[in-house]
Amino acid sequence: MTKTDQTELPNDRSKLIGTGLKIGIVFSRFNGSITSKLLAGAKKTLLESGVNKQDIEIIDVPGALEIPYAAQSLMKSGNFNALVTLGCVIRGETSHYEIVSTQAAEGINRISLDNGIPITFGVLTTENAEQAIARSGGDKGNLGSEAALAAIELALLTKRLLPFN
Ligand code: INI
Repeated sequence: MTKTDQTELPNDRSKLIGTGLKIGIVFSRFNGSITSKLLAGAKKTLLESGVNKQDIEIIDVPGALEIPYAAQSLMKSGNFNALVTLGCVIRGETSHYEIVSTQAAEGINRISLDNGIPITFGVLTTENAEQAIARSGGDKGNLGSEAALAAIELALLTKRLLPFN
């Protein structure tokens, strides 16, 4: 599949009804001018998909490295159908870009698979600030919105495939 094919895959929001789902959001304050836009996009998408405002819990952490721990704590509460993680790691701003981005991704994925709860990855990992701006509500979309939509989709999938969970 080419890159063009992937971006043209149907992403029909009208089929994703999130009413009744409980969604936790963990977002990092590092690069806050970007992550606040990811958060706004995620909240807008959840509400537009029918998730009730009172069923959305938002937790903030200092940086992307803290996201997995906070997500795990939220998950252990047992109150959520899915979690959305939001952050921004910019290569130009850190010498330990690889550590922060890799550990955040690895940690998030591990706790999701280990615990059987969908956790979606709205953590931007970019070469520079321009790329991050473009992907947080600019001309390349909003990764926060995409992560929110993916969380609804996976939560509905889990309900369908594992109804007695
Ligand atoms: N955290 C980020 O979310 N993005 C970054 O780009 C970043 N940089 O540049 O270092 C970053 N570092 C902080 C890290 O996530 C932790 O908060 C910190 O190491 C304290 O544990």
